Amino acid sequence: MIAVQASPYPYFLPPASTALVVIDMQRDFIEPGGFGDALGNDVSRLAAIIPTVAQLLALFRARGWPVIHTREAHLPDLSDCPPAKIARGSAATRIGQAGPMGRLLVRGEPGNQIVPDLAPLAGEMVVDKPGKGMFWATGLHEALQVKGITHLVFAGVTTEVCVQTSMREGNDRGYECLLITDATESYFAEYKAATISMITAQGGIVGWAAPLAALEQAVSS
Ligand code: C5J
Repeated sequence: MIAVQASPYPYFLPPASTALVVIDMQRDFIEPGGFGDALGNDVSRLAAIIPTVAQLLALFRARGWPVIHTREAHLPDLSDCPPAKIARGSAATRIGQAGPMGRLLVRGEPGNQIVPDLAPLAGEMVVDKPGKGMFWATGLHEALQVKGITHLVFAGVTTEVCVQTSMREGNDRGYECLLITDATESYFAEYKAATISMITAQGGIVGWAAPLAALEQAVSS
């Protein structure tokens, strides 16, 4: 076990049964012209964490620990996208409609790809999820059980939406979840802070949180 100094108390990471999950670091959320931009958000806040996520990926890859990437992605016919999700909000361009990077949040489109600096390597699992949470309608829980994964380390965007939803889903399925605080971001600074507080409150009701430096220090000592 590797003891990571975390909030609300140390997180014990078993190397043989821990996976890194990088949530939705896709162009749709991070680059101008994508879904996040269409909703009126400042996407530069999210782009700023790319180097830290790359460093976290390097840590896992160097040790041969499993890495999972997710993308929020719908089938081209949108049969896996509830009409309510398409209708929500006041964006001029909606899910499934064409933007500068192709159809928003649709599988296979340029905007749906993970940003080049964080591109998945051969052998890394890439999960296309129709919901905010990574377990809904993906079969991921079964795949993780086959691999004997019990602990999940989280990074990605956005902290309070897809990251938090996935952590909560993971927590409910019995995974011990750690959020790397400088490898996640929100369009809203206050929502990121509130999410970290919510996750770690009440003795870690959803899980743990720690900066990347704490994980790096723990694995190197
Ligand atoms: C959102 C996400 N914010 N990946 N998706 O719609 O958090």
